[in-house]
Amino acid sequence: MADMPMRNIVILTGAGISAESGLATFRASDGLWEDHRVEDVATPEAYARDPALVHRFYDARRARLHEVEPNAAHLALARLDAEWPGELLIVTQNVDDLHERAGAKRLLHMHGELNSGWCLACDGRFAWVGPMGEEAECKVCAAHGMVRPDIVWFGEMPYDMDRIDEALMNADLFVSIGTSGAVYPAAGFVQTAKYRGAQTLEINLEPSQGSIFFGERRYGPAGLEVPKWVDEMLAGADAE
Ligand code: BJW
Repeated sequence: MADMPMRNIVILTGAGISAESGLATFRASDGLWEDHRVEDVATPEAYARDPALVHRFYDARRARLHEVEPNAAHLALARLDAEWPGELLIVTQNVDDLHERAGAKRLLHMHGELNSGWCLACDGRFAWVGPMGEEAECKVCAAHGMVRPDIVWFGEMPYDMDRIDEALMNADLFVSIGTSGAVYPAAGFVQTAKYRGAQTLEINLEPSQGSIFFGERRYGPAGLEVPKWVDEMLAGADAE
């Protein structure tokens, strides 16, 4: 991997990095929730049509966070974050909190967070613990029934796109971990980074939809492959 000096790393993570912690991915055979595809519950239209159903989906997933722990892949990325001497940004599509619980600091949640609420009355965003349901009270303006999960649904703009674009423009290495490459704009990051001259690496259980765009591909469970890759990166950094 390291045949040129690398300072700036952008790491994109998806549901596959949390699979070994016990969280279901979206597009595997166990990815259906109460027989609904994520595309049927993660849209503003689905929320307008049946808010109770969408709240049930997110309340169940928020509750599940208390039953799971970061795995070896989250811990390895947190170690890389702490020890890597150059720029580094972990961009996660995941709405779980396993990266931060592992200790990662240079982290963005581009699709929002389960532990956050968004008030449609005052536009406030705030930490949320426990079930939200339809009648939740806004912690900023106290309006009732206007709080939705602070999650980026299909058709909505992901968070922090300017910061992500800037990091991709300056990246020497782009690494994609545990994502199917089915959802844009994240699925296009590899091409942006490559166009700017970055090396590219995919770590996944199997080739993703965008695997052909990656210069290097490593296939296996993230809990094994990510710690191995992080060890190599940090050994290379020490040697420089
Ligand atoms: C392991 C493993 C192990 C398993 N170890 N690996 C037509 C063409 C192109 C684009 C569009 C289009 N029509 C509409 C669009 C845009 C749309 C889109 O991409 N749709 C596609 C379905 C085609 N995108 C949007 O609407 C986005 N917004 C947008 O585009 O705004 C406009 C814009 C314009 C210009 C610039 C920027 C923006 C918003 C997307 C919001 C996605 N939201 C969701 C749900 C909300 C969050 C939640 O509830 O959790 O986010 S969808 C769902 O998919 C979730 C995920 O973050 C996202 C990606 O899934 P991910 O993480 O890749 O999971 P899986 O299950 O798909 O894959 C897991 C992988 O792990 C697999 O490959 C396994 O093999 C692997 N794996 N175990 C390693 N142990």
